[in-house]
Amino acid sequence: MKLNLPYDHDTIAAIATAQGDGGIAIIRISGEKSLEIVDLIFSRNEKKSGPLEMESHHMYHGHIVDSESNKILDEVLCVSMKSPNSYTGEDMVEIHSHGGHLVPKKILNLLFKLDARPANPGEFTLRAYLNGKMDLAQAEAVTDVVNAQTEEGLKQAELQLEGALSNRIGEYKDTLVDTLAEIEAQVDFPEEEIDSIAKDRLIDHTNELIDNIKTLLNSYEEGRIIKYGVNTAILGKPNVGKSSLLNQLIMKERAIVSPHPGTTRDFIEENIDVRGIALKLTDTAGIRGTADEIENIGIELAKKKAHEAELIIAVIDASNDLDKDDIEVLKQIGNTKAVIALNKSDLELKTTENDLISHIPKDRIVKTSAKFGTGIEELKDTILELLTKESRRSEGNEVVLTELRHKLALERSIESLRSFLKAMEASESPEYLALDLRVALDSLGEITGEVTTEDILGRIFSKFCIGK
Ligand SMILES: Nc1nc2c(ncn2[C@@H]2O[C@H](COP(=O)(O)OP(=O)(O)OP(=O)(O)O)[C@@H](O)[C@H]2O)c(=O)[nH]1
Ligand SMILES: [Mg+2]
Repeated sequence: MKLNLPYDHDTIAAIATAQGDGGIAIIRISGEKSLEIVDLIFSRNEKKSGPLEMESHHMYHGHIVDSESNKILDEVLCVSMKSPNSYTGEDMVEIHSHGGHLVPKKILNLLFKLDARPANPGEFTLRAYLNGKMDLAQAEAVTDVVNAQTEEGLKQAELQLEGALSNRIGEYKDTLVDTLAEIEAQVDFPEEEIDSIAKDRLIDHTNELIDNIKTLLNSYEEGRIIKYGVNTAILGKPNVGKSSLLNQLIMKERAIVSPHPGTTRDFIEENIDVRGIALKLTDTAGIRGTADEIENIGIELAKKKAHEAELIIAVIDASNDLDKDDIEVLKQIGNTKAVIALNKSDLELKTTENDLISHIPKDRIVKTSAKFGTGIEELKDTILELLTKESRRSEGNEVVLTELRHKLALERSIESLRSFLKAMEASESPEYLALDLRVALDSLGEITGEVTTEDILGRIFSKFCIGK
Protein backbone atom coordinates (compact mmCIF):
# COMPACT_ATOMS: atom_id res chain seq x y z
CA MET A 1 0.00 0.00 0.00
CA LYS A 2 1.43 3.37 -0.97
CA LEU A 3 -0.05 6.38 0.70
CA ASN A 4 0.68 9.93 -0.11
CA LEU A 5 1.08 11.05 3.46
CA PRO A 6 3.77 12.97 5.23
CA TYR A 7 5.57 10.37 7.27
CA ASP A 8 8.14 12.03 9.38
CA HIS A 9 10.95 9.87 10.52
CA ASP A 10 11.24 11.45 13.93
CA THR A 11 11.78 9.20 16.86
CA ILE A 12 8.77 9.50 19.17
CA ALA A 13 8.32 8.72 22.85
CA ALA A 14 5.44 8.60 25.31
CA ILE A 15 4.33 7.00 28.54
CA ALA A 16 2.10 4.13 27.43
CA THR A 17 0.63 3.18 30.80
CA ALA A 18 -2.05 5.09 32.70
CA GLN A 19 -0.50 7.90 34.70
CA GLY A 20 -0.76 8.08 38.46
CA ASP A 21 -0.34 5.47 41.18
CA GLY A 22 0.86 2.16 39.85
CA GLY A 23 3.69 -0.29 40.33
CA ILE A 24 5.16 -0.03 36.87
CA ALA A 25 5.10 2.47 34.03
CA ILE A 26 6.07 1.70 30.46
CA ILE A 27 7.77 4.32 28.34
CA ARG A 28 7.59 3.58 24.66
CA ILE A 29 10.02 4.84 22.03
CA SER A 30 9.71 4.27 18.29
CA GLY A 31 11.73 5.40 15.29
CA GLU A 32 15.09 5.12 13.61
CA LYS A 33 17.04 6.53 16.55
CA SER A 34 15.28 4.63 19.36
CA LEU A 35 18.13 2.27 20.05
CA GLU A 36 20.83 4.96 19.90
CA ILE A 37 18.91 7.29 22.17
CA VAL A 38 18.16 4.73 24.87
CA ASP A 39 21.73 3.50 24.59
CA LEU A 40 22.83 6.87 25.96
CA ILE A 41 20.77 6.60 29.15
CA PHE A 42 20.37 2.89 29.88
CA SER A 43 23.22 1.25 31.69
CA ARG A 44 23.30 -2.46 32.27
CA ASN A 45 24.72 -3.73 35.50
CA GLU A 46 27.46 -5.82 33.98
CA LYS A 47 28.57 -2.68 32.12
CA LYS A 48 27.68 -4.24 28.79
CA SER A 49 26.20 -1.68 26.48
CA GLY A 50 22.54 -0.92 25.97
CA PRO A 51 19.93 -1.50 23.25
CA LEU A 52 22.40 -1.36 20.38
CA GLU A 53 24.00 -4.54 21.68
CA MET A 54 20.95 -6.10 23.30
CA GLU A 55 19.21 -9.01 21.65
CA SER A 56 15.86 -7.99 20.19
CA HIS A 57 12.77 -8.96 22.21
CA HIS A 58 14.83 -9.79 25.30
CA MET A 59 14.35 -8.04 28.61
CA TYR A 60 17.43 -6.55 30.29
CA HIS A 61 17.87 -5.24 33.80
CA GLY A 62 19.70 -1.99 34.45
CA HIS A 63 19.48 1.67 35.39
CA ILE A 64 18.44 4.86 33.70
CA VAL A 65 21.23 7.35 34.18
CA ASP A 66 21.05 11.06 33.47
CA SER A 67 24.18 11.41 31.38
CA GLU A 68 24.56 15.12 32.24
CA SER A 69 24.57 14.74 36.01
CA ASN A 70 25.59 11.07 35.99
CA LYS A 71 22.81 10.43 38.52
CA ILE A 72 20.76 7.22 38.56
CA LEU A 73 17.10 8.01 37.89
CA ASP A 74 15.56 4.60 38.33
CA GLU A 75 16.13 0.87 38.26
CA VAL A 76 14.37 -0.48 35.19
CA LEU A 77 13.83 -3.28 32.73
CA CYS A 78 14.45 -2.51 29.10
CA VAL A 79 13.50 -4.32 25.93
CA SER A 80 14.26 -3.47 22.32
CA MET A 81 12.17 -4.64 19.37
CA LYS A 82 14.02 -4.25 16.16
CA SER A 83 12.38 -3.32 12.87
CA PRO A 84 10.31 -4.77 11.28
CA ASN A 85 9.24 -7.01 14.17
CA SER A 86 7.64 -4.40 16.37
CA TYR A 87 4.22 -2.84 16.88
CA THR A 88 5.02 0.13 14.65
CA GLY A 89 7.30 -1.79 12.32
CA GLU A 90 10.12 0.59 13.31
CA ASP A 91 12.89 0.06 15.83
CA MET A 92 11.26 0.32 19.24
CA VAL A 93 12.38 0.32 22.83
CA GLU A 94 10.27 -0.03 25.96
CA ILE A 95 11.51 1.05 29.35
CA HIS A 96 9.67 -0.50 32.28
CA SER A 97 10.27 1.88 35.14
CA HIS A 98 8.65 2.35 38.53
CA GLY A 99 5.22 3.92 38.28
CA GLY A 100 3.85 7.04 39.91
CA HIS A 101 3.86 10.62 38.78
CA LEU A 102 7.52 11.54 38.80
CA VAL A 103 9.82 8.75 37.63
CA PRO A 104 8.28 8.04 34.20
CA LYS A 105 8.05 11.76 33.44
CA LYS A 106 11.67 12.31 34.34
CA ILE A 107 12.75 9.48 32.05
CA LEU A 108 10.55 10.85 29.29
CA ASN A 109 12.12 14.28 29.68
CA LEU A 110 15.57 12.74 29.38
CA LEU A 111 14.48 11.21 26.07
CA PHE A 112 13.14 14.57 24.89
CA LYS A 113 16.48 16.20 25.72
CA LEU A 114 18.09 13.68 23.41
CA ASP A 115 16.67 13.18 19.94
CA ALA A 116 13.10 12.03 20.65
CA ARG A 117 9.97 14.16 20.43
CA PRO A 118 6.61 13.69 22.21
CA ALA A 119 4.34 11.27 20.35
CA ASN A 120 1.00 12.60 19.13
CA PRO A 121 -2.21 10.80 20.15
CA GLY A 122 -2.36 7.46 18.36
CA GLU A 123 0.93 8.04 16.59
CA PHE A 124 2.35 4.59 17.39
CA THR A 125 -0.74 2.97 15.86
CA LEU A 126 -0.70 5.42 12.93
CA ARG A 127 2.84 4.30 12.18
CA ALA A 128 1.79 0.65 12.53
CA TYR A 129 -0.91 1.32 9.94
CA LEU A 130 1.37 3.28 7.60
CA ASN A 131 3.95 0.50 7.79
CA GLY A 132 1.34 -2.11 6.85
CA LYS A 133 1.30 -3.77 10.28
CA MET A 134 -2.48 -3.47 10.38
CA ASP A 135 -5.19 -1.96 8.22
CA LEU A 136 -7.30 1.03 9.17
CA ALA A 137 -10.26 -0.96 10.53
CA GLN A 138 -7.86 -2.88 12.76
CA ALA A 139 -6.16 0.32 13.89
CA GLU A 140 -9.55 1.76 14.86
CA ALA A 141 -10.24 -1.39 16.89
CA VAL A 142 -7.17 -0.67 19.04
CA THR A 143 -8.97 2.21 20.82
CA ASP A 144 -12.13 0.14 21.01
CA VAL A 145 -10.23 -2.55 22.90
CA VAL A 146 -8.81 0.05 25.28
CA ASN A 147 -12.19 1.77 25.78
CA ALA A 148 -14.39 -1.34 25.96
CA GLN A 149 -16.72 -1.24 28.97
CA THR A 150 -18.45 -4.58 28.59
CA GLU A 151 -17.59 -8.16 27.62
CA GLU A 152 -19.61 -7.80 24.42
CA GLY A 153 -17.87 -4.53 23.52
CA LEU A 154 -14.49 -6.12 24.11
CA LYS A 155 -15.39 -9.19 22.07
CA GLN A 156 -16.36 -7.07 19.08
CA ALA A 157 -13.26 -4.89 19.40
CA GLU A 158 -11.01 -7.97 19.55
CA LEU A 159 -12.77 -9.51 16.54
CA GLN A 160 -12.18 -6.33 14.56
CA LEU A 161 -8.58 -6.12 15.73
CA GLU A 162 -7.97 -9.69 14.59
CA GLY A 163 -9.25 -8.67 11.16
CA ALA A 164 -12.76 -10.17 11.11
CA LEU A 165 -14.28 -7.03 9.61
CA SER A 166 -11.34 -6.53 7.24
CA ASN A 167 -11.72 -10.12 6.01
CA ARG A 168 -15.40 -9.61 5.39
CA ILE A 169 -14.70 -6.43 3.43
CA GLY A 170 -11.95 -8.36 1.60
CA GLU A 171 -14.53 -10.93 0.46
CA TYR A 172 -16.75 -8.17 -0.91
CA LYS A 173 -13.78 -6.65 -2.69
CA ASP A 174 -12.84 -9.99 -4.26
CA THR A 175 -16.33 -10.39 -5.73
CA LEU A 176 -16.19 -6.84 -7.04
CA VAL A 177 -12.74 -7.26 -8.54
CA ASP A 178 -13.91 -10.41 -10.40
CA THR A 179 -16.83 -8.50 -11.90
CA LEU A 180 -14.58 -5.58 -12.74
CA ALA A 181 -12.11 -7.90 -14.48
CA GLU A 182 -14.85 -9.28 -16.71
CA ILE A 183 -16.11 -5.81 -17.57
CA GLU A 184 -12.64 -4.51 -18.26
CA ALA A 185 -11.91 -7.45 -20.54
CA GLN A 186 -14.64 -6.03 -22.74
CA VAL A 187 -13.07 -2.60 -22.99
CA ASP A 188 -10.94 -3.69 -25.96
CA PHE A 189 -14.01 -4.94 -27.82
CA PRO A 190 -16.40 -2.03 -27.55
CA GLU A 191 -18.53 -3.17 -30.50
CA GLU A 192 -19.30 -6.53 -28.95
CA GLU A 193 -22.11 -6.59 -26.43
CA ILE A 194 -21.48 -8.58 -23.25
CA ASP A 195 -23.22 -11.88 -23.95
CA SER A 196 -26.51 -12.21 -22.17
CA ILE A 197 -25.54 -15.23 -20.05
CA ALA A 198 -22.47 -13.44 -18.73
CA LYS A 199 -24.53 -10.32 -18.20
CA ASP A 200 -27.15 -12.17 -16.13
CA ARG A 201 -24.43 -13.80 -14.06
CA LEU A 202 -22.76 -10.47 -13.31
CA ILE A 203 -26.11 -8.96 -12.36
CA ASP A 204 -26.85 -11.91 -10.04
CA HIS A 205 -23.44 -11.66 -8.39
CA THR A 206 -23.86 -7.95 -7.85
CA ASN A 207 -27.33 -8.37 -6.35
CA GLU A 208 -25.98 -11.03 -4.04
CA LEU A 209 -23.16 -8.73 -3.03
CA ILE A 210 -25.61 -5.91 -2.29
CA ASP A 211 -27.63 -8.31 -0.08
CA ASN A 212 -24.52 -9.34 1.83
CA ILE A 213 -23.47 -5.76 2.42
CA LYS A 214 -27.00 -4.95 3.58
CA THR A 215 -26.87 -7.78 6.12
CA LEU A 216 -23.70 -6.32 7.56
CA LEU A 217 -25.26 -2.84 7.53
CA ASN A 218 -28.22 -4.15 9.53
CA SER A 219 -25.89 -5.04 12.38
CA TYR A 220 -24.92 -1.39 12.89
CA GLU A 221 -27.71 -0.58 15.35
CA GLU A 222 -26.58 -3.39 17.61
CA GLY A 223 -22.92 -2.57 17.05
CA ARG A 224 -23.43 1.05 18.02
CA ILE A 225 -25.19 -0.01 21.21
CA ILE A 226 -22.42 -2.49 22.03
CA LYS A 227 -19.73 0.12 21.48
CA TYR A 228 -21.23 3.27 22.95
CA GLY A 229 -23.82 1.96 25.42
CA VAL A 230 -27.36 3.24 25.76
CA ASN A 231 -28.52 6.45 27.45
CA THR A 232 -31.28 5.27 29.74
CA ALA A 233 -33.65 7.42 31.81
CA ILE A 234 -35.57 6.07 34.79
CA LEU A 235 -38.81 8.03 34.83
CA GLY A 236 -41.88 8.01 37.03
CA LYS A 237 -44.02 10.13 39.30
CA PRO A 238 -42.67 10.73 42.81
CA ASN A 239 -42.31 7.88 45.29
CA VAL A 240 -42.88 5.01 42.84
CA GLY A 241 -39.44 3.54 43.58
CA LYS A 242 -37.17 4.96 40.84
CA SER A 243 -34.19 5.44 43.12
CA SER A 244 -34.81 2.04 44.74
CA LEU A 245 -34.77 0.51 41.25
CA LEU A 246 -31.54 2.30 40.32
CA ASN A 247 -29.93 0.98 43.49
CA GLN A 248 -31.12 -2.56 42.70
CA LEU A 249 -29.81 -2.37 39.14
CA ILE A 250 -26.37 -1.14 40.14
CA MET A 251 -26.37 -3.28 43.30
CA LYS A 252 -25.37 -0.52 45.66
CA GLU A 253 -27.03 2.15 47.77
CA ARG A 254 -26.26 5.05 45.48
CA ALA A 255 -29.44 7.14 45.42
CA ILE A 256 -31.32 8.30 48.50
CA VAL A 257 -34.55 6.38 49.02
CA SER A 258 -37.24 7.75 51.31
CA PRO A 259 -40.99 7.48 51.79
CA HIS A 260 -41.30 11.23 51.09
CA PRO A 261 -42.37 12.03 47.53
CA GLY A 262 -39.95 14.41 45.84
CA THR A 263 -36.78 12.96 47.37
CA THR A 264 -34.66 12.95 44.20
CA ARG A 265 -34.22 16.45 42.83
CA ASP A 266 -31.01 16.40 40.84
CA PHE A 267 -30.38 13.51 38.50
CA ILE A 268 -28.01 10.69 39.34
CA GLU A 269 -25.97 8.85 36.71
CA GLU A 270 -24.50 5.35 36.95
CA ASN A 271 -23.35 2.80 34.39
CA ILE A 272 -24.29 -0.87 34.43
CA ASP A 273 -23.53 -3.83 32.25
CA VAL A 274 -26.70 -5.59 31.20
CA ARG A 275 -25.68 -8.88 29.62
CA GLY A 276 -22.78 -7.26 27.79
CA ILE A 277 -24.45 -3.94 26.95
CA ALA A 278 -23.57 -0.77 28.86
CA LEU A 279 -26.60 1.17 30.09
CA LYS A 280 -25.89 4.72 31.18
CA LEU A 281 -28.64 5.02 33.76
CA THR A 282 -30.07 8.31 34.96
CA ASP A 283 -32.34 8.41 37.99
CA THR A 284 -34.54 11.50 37.75
CA ALA A 285 -36.85 13.58 39.90
CA GLY A 286 -40.45 12.32 40.12
CA ILE A 287 -42.70 13.93 37.51
CA ARG A 288 -45.88 15.54 38.88
CA GLY A 289 -47.78 18.80 38.86
CA THR A 290 -46.30 20.88 41.69
CA ALA A 291 -45.90 24.51 42.67
CA ASP A 292 -42.52 23.87 44.30
CA GLU A 293 -40.01 25.88 42.31
CA ILE A 294 -36.97 23.70 42.97
CA GLU A 295 -38.90 20.49 42.38
CA ASN A 296 -40.12 21.91 39.08
CA ILE A 297 -36.56 22.50 37.94
CA GLY A 298 -35.88 18.81 38.67
CA ILE A 299 -39.00 17.80 36.76
CA GLU A 300 -38.00 19.85 33.73
CA LEU A 301 -34.58 18.21 33.88
CA ALA A 302 -36.24 14.77 34.06
CA LYS A 303 -38.27 15.56 30.95
CA LYS A 304 -35.14 16.76 29.17
CA LYS A 305 -33.38 13.51 30.11
CA ALA A 306 -36.37 11.56 28.80
CA HIS A 307 -36.12 13.46 25.54
CA GLU A 308 -32.40 12.70 25.19
CA ALA A 309 -32.67 9.06 26.24
CA GLU A 310 -32.46 6.14 23.84
CA LEU A 311 -34.24 3.96 26.36
CA ILE A 312 -36.79 4.82 29.06
CA ILE A 313 -37.54 2.70 32.08
CA ALA A 314 -40.93 4.04 33.20
CA VAL A 315 -41.73 3.11 36.78
CA ILE A 316 -45.37 2.75 37.81
CA ASP A 317 -46.53 2.07 41.36
CA ALA A 318 -48.68 -1.07 41.05
CA SER A 319 -50.07 -0.61 44.57
CA ASN A 320 -51.91 2.53 43.48
CA ASP A 321 -54.38 3.35 40.75
CA LEU A 322 -52.98 4.86 37.59
CA ASP A 323 -53.42 8.65 37.78
CA LYS A 324 -52.77 11.72 35.66
CA ASP A 325 -49.16 12.01 36.82
CA ASP A 326 -48.53 8.45 35.58
CA ILE A 327 -50.13 9.36 32.27
CA GLU A 328 -47.85 12.41 32.03
CA VAL A 329 -44.89 10.08 32.59
CA LEU A 330 -46.06 7.65 29.89
CA LYS A 331 -46.48 10.59 27.51
CA GLN A 332 -42.74 11.27 27.77
CA ILE A 333 -42.03 7.96 26.03
CA GLY A 334 -43.10 9.17 22.58
CA ASN A 335 -41.16 7.13 20.00
CA THR A 336 -38.36 6.20 22.39
CA LYS A 337 -37.75 2.54 23.19
CA ALA A 338 -39.30 1.88 26.59
CA VAL A 339 -40.06 -0.74 29.20
CA ILE A 340 -42.35 -0.36 32.20
CA ALA A 341 -41.36 -1.53 35.67
CA LEU A 342 -44.66 -2.24 37.43
CA ASN A 343 -43.10 -1.69 40.81
CA LYS A 344 -44.20 -2.40 44.38
CA SER A 345 -45.70 -5.62 43.05
CA ASP A 346 -45.08 -7.12 46.47
CA LEU A 347 -48.09 -5.11 47.69
CA GLU A 348 -51.75 -5.53 46.82
CA LEU A 349 -52.09 -4.74 43.10
CA LYS A 350 -54.28 -1.83 42.04
CA THR A 351 -52.69 -1.37 38.61
CA THR A 352 -52.00 -4.37 36.37
CA GLU A 353 -50.50 -5.00 32.92
CA ASN A 354 -54.00 -4.71 31.41
CA ASP A 355 -54.27 -1.10 32.53
CA LEU A 356 -51.08 -0.29 30.62
CA ILE A 357 -51.39 -2.18 27.35
CA SER A 358 -52.91 0.82 25.62
CA HIS A 359 -49.58 2.58 26.24
CA ILE A 360 -47.04 -0.15 25.64
CA PRO A 361 -46.99 -3.78 24.39
CA LYS A 362 -47.52 -6.32 27.18
CA ASP A 363 -44.15 -8.01 26.68
CA ARG A 364 -42.44 -4.76 27.72
CA ILE A 365 -44.10 -4.61 31.12
CA VAL A 366 -42.28 -6.30 33.99
CA LYS A 367 -43.53 -6.69 37.56
CA THR A 368 -40.82 -5.66 39.98
CA SER A 369 -40.28 -5.06 43.63
CA ALA A 370 -37.36 -2.69 43.99
CA LYS A 371 -37.70 -3.07 47.73
CA PHE A 372 -37.16 -6.84 47.71
CA GLY A 373 -35.15 -7.12 44.50
CA THR A 374 -37.60 -9.26 42.56
CA GLY A 375 -38.18 -8.96 38.82
CA ILE A 376 -34.83 -7.22 38.26
CA GLU A 377 -33.37 -10.01 36.10
CA GLU A 378 -36.60 -10.18 34.05
CA LEU A 379 -36.39 -6.42 33.58
CA LYS A 380 -32.82 -6.77 32.27
CA ASP A 381 -33.86 -9.56 29.89
CA THR A 382 -36.71 -7.45 28.58
CA ILE A 383 -34.37 -4.51 28.02
CA LEU A 384 -31.86 -6.68 26.19
CA GLU A 385 -34.57 -8.19 24.02
CA LEU A 386 -35.87 -4.73 23.16
CA LEU A 387 -32.45 -3.29 22.33
CA THR A 388 -31.24 -6.13 20.18
CA LYS A 389 -34.49 -7.52 18.82
CA GLU A 390 -33.94 -6.50 15.23
CA SER A 391 -30.36 -7.51 14.94
CA ARG A 392 -29.20 -9.97 17.57
CA ARG A 393 -26.50 -11.65 15.57
CA SER A 394 -23.38 -11.33 17.64
CA GLU A 395 -23.95 -14.68 19.30
CA GLY A 396 -20.88 -16.73 18.51
CA ASN A 397 -18.22 -14.89 16.66
CA GLU A 398 -20.21 -12.92 14.12
CA VAL A 399 -18.73 -9.51 13.41
CA VAL A 400 -21.02 -6.49 13.73
CA LEU A 401 -20.58 -2.98 12.42
CA THR A 402 -19.71 -0.53 15.21
CA GLU A 403 -18.37 2.52 13.40
CA LEU A 404 -20.42 5.19 11.60
CA ARG A 405 -17.56 5.74 9.18
CA HIS A 406 -17.80 2.11 8.07
CA LYS A 407 -21.57 2.29 7.75
CA LEU A 408 -21.44 5.35 5.51
CA ALA A 409 -18.76 3.78 3.31
CA LEU A 410 -20.84 0.61 2.90
CA GLU A 411 -23.90 2.67 1.99
CA ARG A 412 -21.90 4.51 -0.65
CA SER A 413 -20.67 1.23 -2.09
CA ILE A 414 -24.27 -0.02 -2.40
CA GLU A 415 -25.21 3.21 -4.18
CA SER A 416 -22.46 2.68 -6.76
CA LEU A 417 -23.40 -0.97 -7.21
CA ARG A 418 -27.01 0.01 -7.87
CA SER A 419 -25.82 2.56 -10.37
CA PHE A 420 -23.74 -0.19 -12.02
CA LEU A 421 -26.83 -2.43 -12.28
CA LYS A 422 -28.81 0.36 -13.92
CA ALA A 423 -25.99 0.98 -16.37
CA MET A 424 -25.85 -2.75 -17.16
CA GLU A 425 -29.55 -2.76 -17.97
CA ALA A 426 -29.08 0.27 -20.18
CA SER A 427 -26.20 -1.58 -21.90
CA GLU A 428 -23.77 1.24 -21.25
CA SER A 429 -20.17 1.02 -22.49
CA PRO A 430 -17.72 -1.15 -20.50
CA GLU A 431 -15.69 1.95 -19.56
CA TYR A 432 -18.77 3.49 -18.03
CA LEU A 433 -19.68 0.28 -16.19
CA ALA A 434 -16.16 -0.09 -14.83
CA LEU A 435 -16.34 3.41 -13.41
CA ASP A 436 -19.21 2.57 -11.05
CA LEU A 437 -17.46 -0.59 -9.93
CA ARG A 438 -14.28 1.32 -9.21
CA VAL A 439 -16.15 3.85 -7.09
CA ALA A 440 -17.77 0.97 -5.14
CA LEU A 441 -14.36 -0.60 -4.66
CA ASP A 442 -12.93 2.67 -3.40
CA SER A 443 -15.74 3.00 -0.86
CA LEU A 444 -14.89 -0.44 0.51
CA GLY A 445 -11.22 0.46 0.46
CA GLU A 446 -11.93 3.45 2.70
CA ILE A 447 -12.93 1.08 5.50
CA THR A 448 -9.68 -0.83 5.48
CA GLY A 449 -7.68 2.26 4.53
CA GLU A 450 -6.34 1.44 1.07
CA VAL A 451 -8.14 4.60 0.05
CA THR A 452 -7.81 7.41 2.54
CA THR A 453 -6.89 11.01 3.08
CA GLU A 454 -4.79 12.80 5.63
CA ASP A 455 -7.99 14.37 6.89
CA ILE A 456 -9.66 11.01 7.60
CA LEU A 457 -6.55 9.70 9.32
CA GLY A 458 -6.29 12.89 11.37
CA ARG A 459 -9.84 12.45 12.58
CA ILE A 460 -9.39 8.78 13.44
CA PHE A 461 -6.09 9.00 15.27
CA SER A 462 -6.83 12.20 17.17
CA LYS A 463 -9.35 10.14 19.17
CA PHE A 464 -6.56 7.90 20.44
CA CYS A 465 -4.74 8.43 23.68
CA ILE A 466 -1.10 9.38 23.77
CA GLY A 467 1.16 6.36 23.95
CA LYS A 468 -1.15 4.13 21.88
N1 LIG B 1 -43.34 -2.14 49.17
C1 LIG B 1 -42.48 -1.58 48.33
N2 LIG B 1 -41.99 -0.37 48.61
C2 LIG B 1 -41.10 0.18 47.73
C3 LIG B 1 -40.73 -0.49 46.54
N3 LIG B 1 -39.86 0.30 45.86
C4 LIG B 1 -39.68 1.41 46.60
N4 LIG B 1 -40.44 1.33 47.74
C5 LIG B 1 -40.53 2.35 48.78
O1 LIG B 1 -41.14 3.49 48.21
C6 LIG B 1 -40.59 4.69 48.79
C7 LIG B 1 -40.04 5.59 47.70
O2 LIG B 1 -38.95 4.97 47.08
P1 LIG B 1 -37.90 5.78 46.22
O3 LIG B 1 -37.01 4.79 45.59
O4 LIG B 1 -37.29 6.87 47.01
O5 LIG B 1 -38.89 6.40 45.15
P2 LIG B 1 -38.58 7.48 44.01
O6 LIG B 1 -39.44 7.14 42.86
O7 LIG B 1 -37.14 7.59 43.76
O8 LIG B 1 -39.12 8.79 44.67
P3 LIG B 1 -38.75 10.33 44.36
O9 LIG B 1 -37.28 10.45 44.33
O10 LIG B 1 -39.35 11.05 45.49
O11 LIG B 1 -39.40 10.68 43.07
C8 LIG B 1 -39.53 4.22 49.77
O12 LIG B 1 -40.10 4.17 51.05
C9 LIG B 1 -39.21 2.81 49.30
O13 LIG B 1 -38.72 1.97 50.30
C10 LIG B 1 -41.30 -1.77 46.28
O14 LIG B 1 -41.04 -2.43 45.29
N5 LIG B 1 -42.16 -2.26 47.21
MG1 LIG C 1 -35.83 9.11 43.92
